Amino acid sequence: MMADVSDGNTTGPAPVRLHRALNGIWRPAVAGALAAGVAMAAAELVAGLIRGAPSLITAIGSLVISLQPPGAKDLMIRLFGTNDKVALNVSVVVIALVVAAAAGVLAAHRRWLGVAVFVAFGLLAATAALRDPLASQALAVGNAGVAVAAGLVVLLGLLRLASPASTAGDGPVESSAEGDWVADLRTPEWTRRRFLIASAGTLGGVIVAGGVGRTLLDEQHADAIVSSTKIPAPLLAVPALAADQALTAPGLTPLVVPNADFYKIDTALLVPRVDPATWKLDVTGMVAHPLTFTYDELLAMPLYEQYVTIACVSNLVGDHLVGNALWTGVRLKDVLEAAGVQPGATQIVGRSVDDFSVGFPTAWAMAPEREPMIAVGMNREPLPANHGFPARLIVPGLYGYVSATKWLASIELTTREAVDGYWVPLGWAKDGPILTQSRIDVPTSGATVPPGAVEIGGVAWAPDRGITRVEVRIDDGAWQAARISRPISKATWVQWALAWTATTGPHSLEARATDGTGDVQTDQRSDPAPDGARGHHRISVTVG
Ligand SMILES: Nc1nc2c(c(=O)[nH]1)N[C@H]1C(S)=C(S)[C@@H](COP(=O)(O)O)O[C@H]1N2
Ligand SMILES: [Mo]
Repeated sequence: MMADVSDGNTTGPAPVRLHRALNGIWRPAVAGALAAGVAMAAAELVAGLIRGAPSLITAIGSLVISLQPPGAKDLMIRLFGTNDKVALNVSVVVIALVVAAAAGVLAAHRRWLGVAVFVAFGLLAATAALRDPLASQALAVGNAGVAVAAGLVVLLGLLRLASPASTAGDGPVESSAEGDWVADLRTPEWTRRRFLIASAGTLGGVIVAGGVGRTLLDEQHADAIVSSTKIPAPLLAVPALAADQALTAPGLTPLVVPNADFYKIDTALLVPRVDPATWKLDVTGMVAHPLTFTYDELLAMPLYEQYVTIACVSNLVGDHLVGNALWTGVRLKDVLEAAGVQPGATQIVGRSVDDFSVGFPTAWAMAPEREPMIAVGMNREPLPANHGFPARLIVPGLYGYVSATKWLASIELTTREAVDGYWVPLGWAKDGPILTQSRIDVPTSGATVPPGAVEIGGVAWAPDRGITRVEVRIDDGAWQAARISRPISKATWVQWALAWTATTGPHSLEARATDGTGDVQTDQRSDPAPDGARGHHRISVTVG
């Protein structure tokens, strides 16, 4: 085969023959490998963009798994640790690149041989993809076709540039293809450069298309895991909301915020994708019986559901880092009782799969008036990936940064002194009870509204003391009591509304709430750091 690359032209001194041989090998090899790269990247991109179009790399990987002899999987795991899925994908790509490089070298002499290798790979990929139960058959075959077509265009294009004959029409170089080894040695710089530029450009395209395709596929995959997950019904389902529990003024924030609109705050650069099949929750530390739950074991516990309003400590007065949802999950008290909390364990630390942590007093969690939970469902759907799938903590009354660990991995019982949660050393308060707040949603700040009847409205929260009263004043006049929705519980916010007969001109609107202990929301402004923003929400509107 090596003899073949010199194309029968074995004349000339040894270094020249070597140079020519290398030229005859590395360029076609690069062309072949890049063509395979393009084929795979194109197919990944199609799979990422079109739901039901399978990833060919993953499909071939699954085929390999299903064909591999017993014992091979153990070897994989030993070689690559727990990253065997990534390793499998990487192996498929590397093997494809090596085979394609060889195909490129073959194709430099017998175009049809290279074409045949690519078509054979395409047939293999199509066969593998057709086995994917989630893939559409037409898209499986179609995507293999796209891959082969894209690969062949690049293979043939780069091979043309790779061969000295590519400069066809260029007299002196043409003669080099005829076997003039001296001319061949002088293969003009620009021919080589043209090949290099085309190769580099192709490589860039492969990286971008492949990267985008993989990212999109990853997202699809996470969505698929969550949506194929079913959480059992709670033992005690909360009743549907009564008519007086929600107000319906236009523009008012809904009492229960849909998952897709719910605020999202975390330190994760990429949302952790947790596989519920391998996920575990450890209950450790100062307990009589350390426990470990699989996802199924957690779901087999008696499930409970409740509405809880959660809020972010960094929320500015009037801002939107707060939301109310119906959470389904296991009572934290049940889990702690099963583990047997040791006396002196004054703190509960919740850690996530990505090493975020919170800490809150055990006494807060155990108090009879509240029901902290390990939530698995949000608004009767499995927790969305963004909000902590497969499980998170929800602790009524505490800001998220000290309580609401998403992608929960462990619960440790310890002392209050022993551990600080993630944000505490960064300057945020160790204790994070949610402050009483109210927000004006309509009219919006800076809006112009017509004179006459205007409905002012918003939300107010003081979990888990509850809200008993919301008042509004216009232009620093007397405080007027707003109507409030009948509270679902002390752990949730309320909606409020007030009818106003607006007169032409500029006006200021201001709201304040009173919590279940009778405390009136302070008008003394404070920054969010270290323990939450204080002050009244006050907006300006123009009537006219
Ligand atoms: N793993 C993890 N959990 C986390 C956080 C985080 O950064 N990482 N942020 C917390 C903060 S500061 C808040 S306010 C809430 C927000 O929850 P949400 O994104 O579901 O609204 O999650 C909490 N849980
Ligand atoms: Mo937060």
